[in-house]
Amino acid sequence: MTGIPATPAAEARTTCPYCGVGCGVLARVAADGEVTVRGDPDHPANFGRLCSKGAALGETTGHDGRLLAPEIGGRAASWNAALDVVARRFRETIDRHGPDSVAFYVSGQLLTEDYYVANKLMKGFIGSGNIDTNSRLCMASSVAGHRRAFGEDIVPGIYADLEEADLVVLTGSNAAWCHPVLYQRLLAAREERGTRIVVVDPRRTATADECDLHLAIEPGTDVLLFNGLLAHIAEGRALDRDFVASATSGFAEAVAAASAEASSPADVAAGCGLAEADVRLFYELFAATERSVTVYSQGVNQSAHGTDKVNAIINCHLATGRIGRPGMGPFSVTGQPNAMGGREVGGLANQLAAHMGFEQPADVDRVGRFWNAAGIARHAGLKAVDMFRAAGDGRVKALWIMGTNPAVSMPDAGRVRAALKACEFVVVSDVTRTDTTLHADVLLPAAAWGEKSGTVTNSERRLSRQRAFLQPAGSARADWRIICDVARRMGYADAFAFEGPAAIFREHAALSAYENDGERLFDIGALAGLDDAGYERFEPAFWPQQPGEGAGRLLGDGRFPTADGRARFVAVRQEGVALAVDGQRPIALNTGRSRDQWHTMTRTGRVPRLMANTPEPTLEIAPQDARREGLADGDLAHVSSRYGFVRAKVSISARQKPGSAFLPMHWSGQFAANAGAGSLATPTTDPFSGQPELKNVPVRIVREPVAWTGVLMTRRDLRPTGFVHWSRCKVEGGWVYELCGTETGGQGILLSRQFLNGFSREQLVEYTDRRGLAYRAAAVDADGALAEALLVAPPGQLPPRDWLVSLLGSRAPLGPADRMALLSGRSPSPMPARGRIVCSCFNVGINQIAAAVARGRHSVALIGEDLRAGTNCGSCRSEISQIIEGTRLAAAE
Ligand SMILES: Nc1nc2c(c(=O)[nH]1)N[C@H]1C(S)=C(S)[C@@H](COP(=O)(O)OP(=O)(O)OC[C@H]3O[C@@H](n4cnc5c(=O)[nH]c(N)nc54)[C@H](O)[C@@H]3O)O[C@H]1N2
Ligand SMILES: Nc1nc2c(c(=O)[nH]1)N[C@H]1C(S)=C(S)[C@@H](COP(=O)(O)OP(=O)(O)OC[C@H]3O[C@@H](n4cnc5c(=O)[nH]c(N)nc54)[C@H](O)[C@@H]3O)O[C@H]1N2
Ligand code: SF4
Ligand SMILES: [Mo]
Repeated sequence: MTGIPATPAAEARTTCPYCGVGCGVLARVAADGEVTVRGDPDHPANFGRLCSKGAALGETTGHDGRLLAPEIGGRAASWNAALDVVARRFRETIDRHGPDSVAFYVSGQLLTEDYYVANKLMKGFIGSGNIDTNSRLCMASSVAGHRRAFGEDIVPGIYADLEEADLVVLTGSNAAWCHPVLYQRLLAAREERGTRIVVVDPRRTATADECDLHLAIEPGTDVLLFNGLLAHIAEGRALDRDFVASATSGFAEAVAAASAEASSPADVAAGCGLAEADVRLFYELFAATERSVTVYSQGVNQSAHGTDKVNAIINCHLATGRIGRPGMGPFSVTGQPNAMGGREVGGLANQLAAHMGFEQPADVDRVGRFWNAAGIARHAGLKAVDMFRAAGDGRVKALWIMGTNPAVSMPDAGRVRAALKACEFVVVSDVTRTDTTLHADVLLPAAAWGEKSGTVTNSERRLSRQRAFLQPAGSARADWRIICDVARRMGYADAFAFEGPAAIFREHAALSAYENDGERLFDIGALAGLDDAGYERFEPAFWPQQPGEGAGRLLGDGRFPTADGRARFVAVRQEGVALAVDGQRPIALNTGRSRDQWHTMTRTGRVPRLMANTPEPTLEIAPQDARREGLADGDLAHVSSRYGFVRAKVSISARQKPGSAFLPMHWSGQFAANAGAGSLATPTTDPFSGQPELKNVPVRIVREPVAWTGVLMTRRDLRPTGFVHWSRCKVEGGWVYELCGTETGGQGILLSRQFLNGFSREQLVEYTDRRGLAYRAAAVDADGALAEALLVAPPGQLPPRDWLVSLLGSRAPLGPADRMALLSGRSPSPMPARGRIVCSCFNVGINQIAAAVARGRHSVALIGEDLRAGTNCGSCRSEISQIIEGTRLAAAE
């Protein structure tokens, strides 16, 4: 992939734009524009490591698929024209219908500086609270839980705590795939100190593969599990009576609520669907291990009672006094690269800025004075789910979406798409075309990673720089600049006169310290004086940052940022939280992440080696449930909830708890016909945080009858229409499309007319069987290299394709023997078939690993020695052990 270097030669020090671990990346642009990356050995988040996604960043910087110019109503326009229209329409709408008739929906992937000005414009100058962020779908329950317990949204711990703990409980976190570098740090520490790892997750995940105890709880029963733990602690020696007495309030009420429903491990085991012995073991381990960290993520947050789950966990840490000390604490890990930065600038509709809120009039007044914004919003705005409802029913008439793809990622996504259609004026800032940009009245091309500069804050509250090392694609511009340009045109020139991100950062830092005598722990006032050169050189640093401080851990001194300085226990109950499955929709659908994909795949979906591990959307289902529905591996499933339906291929897996199924969240209309998990998800939200339940929706799963299947290999970037199901996968040199349908007979020829058109007779070879059930065709370009191939057959009868796919990548003219062999799908010269890629760092396939096992290489380490697989980021290690296991079992049979 190529890009144009901003400044040639030197290696740029920047930060990975994917997960909240916030790894440092060194990026280099070669003279021919090729970008290569490596982990920054000096960055304190990763010390040189990168996961598969980070390691493939260089392959995402090409201009393929990028938005290069603004568009108004689908037509290319100048920046001036586009910015004028946006400013004018927002201004007119506000004048006519008031400030609450407009809204921004932004993202934890914006840089702090982008986020700060977006929030300042909406809350300070437009005067509405209507700015919310995709972090509502991600961190809102943790924020609400922290505020209930600590009085401020504080993550007390740091990454080193995972290395210094003796017990790490991962609850609702698949860190092996989602926070891979942090997880590898934990595994490395375990080698040294024998850390125990407990995983609480209904699925057997890659994370669960490595643990000492896996508690496969019934979905949604975490409160009961942790209430039981609190009751257990309250009765035993782990209770820190001094800490509870001196530093907390509400202990008795919380314990009473917990004991009422979880008085014994037997009660908990029954309610959570666990073995009593396992529950006891967990409780005893926790009670006996002072250095305990509870890491939690979306299995906790994305729940209709996520805030209660968060407080159930924090209660146990407060009862044991294990908070903010080395190797101890509750640890909510952030998902997006700048989820934490978004919390600092107050990007959620119910926050203000710099950890201030709307509850205290003094806060609103203070921020208003600092911004010199007399018209500042005085009340919270619409939270994401409500915001899109309001866009749908006409209350919100102008909506600006930045750096997020709600048409795919919001729950009840069908309704969100309808709302985008209904809304009078929709602006979208993105780097590429997405399902959301389809609805944009004005489309603004944003500068992407590598082209923009600013700061991000990772899960451990560490600020790091992202630095530009490429020229923006086309006329793309940095988000902060686009926002400031619109603000100026709306009449707020003085408040948005920033010349660059450094100036915005200084103001953000100054606000955090403004009239802050220590009551707000988020204080980076020491950085308010950074000059441009200092900002350019800025080294990763924790907040708070007051002169002489910046040590990392917080809340370890027993004082909390509440009015009385005490932490609060919160009495929470599992009771009454029912699983809503019924006879009509008997399966609880869980959704989440795959190892190598990032969200809606707008960047990772264009990297062949990241597509190779999970090339198509698959629904994982337990063997018992599959049997009941008559589903076999590779079948097409029709999955329906109250809100919509999707189709995906079936993958039967004993890792799935009976009664539940798992669908990755990643596939959008850009990559498949209809496989978006958001279409199924419920818009039910947590009452405290407004975060939607994305981990549990009742669905019905049935087999979709299919008469033929096809595979199209092409250099072209197509979106097929008219198929029951299709999905596509990026490969070197083009795309591979999986197609299927219900028509019987003759389909191949029809498809061939649709796809392999424009080739002469000399370029095309084809074969069809007499009954018209099987069809194969291939076309070569003017140089005689494979340009397109189509294979159609009844389900399960497609010929092999690996060789054809490799020809698409090689672009080499074919010799006569190769041309003869095209329709067989088999290379005339023997070609080792790698099979599905397992290790995406070194492109090692399942067949190569199986062959090594057959040679007697029976451990992950030996496989690594032979093939290098698993030796870089480590994310595929658990899959390699499964393959070893499977191959040995098969050999033994
Ligand atoms: N590869 C990859 N990594 C990513 C991302 C990505 O898109 N791809 N996205 C990033 C972002 S923004 C985020 S927020 C994080 C998310 O990181 P994680 O939260 O680790 O990822 P998820 O897969 O969403 O969900 C975690 C687990 O919660 C489990 N779960 C479901 N229901 C329950 C329940 O009731 N109780 C418990 N205890 N567990 C349950 C699921 O089975 C799942 O394994 O990942 C970040 N990292
Ligand atoms: N069913 C289900 N749904 C979920 C989840 C789940 O677990 N299950 N998880 C939820 C969570 S935790 C999250 S965080 C969300 C994520 O959901 P989204 O935020 O919708 O997903 P992304 O694909 O990351 O969208 C980011 C968009 O920003 C664009 N972009 C990239 N760089 C830039 C830039 O510099 N500037 C601008 N303006 N745009 C840029 C990308 O092309 C992309 O379109 O999904 C949520 N939805
Ligand atoms: S763990 Fe991977 S995705 Fe996350 S920041 Fe590090 S390299 Fe990026
Ligand atoms: Mo997230």
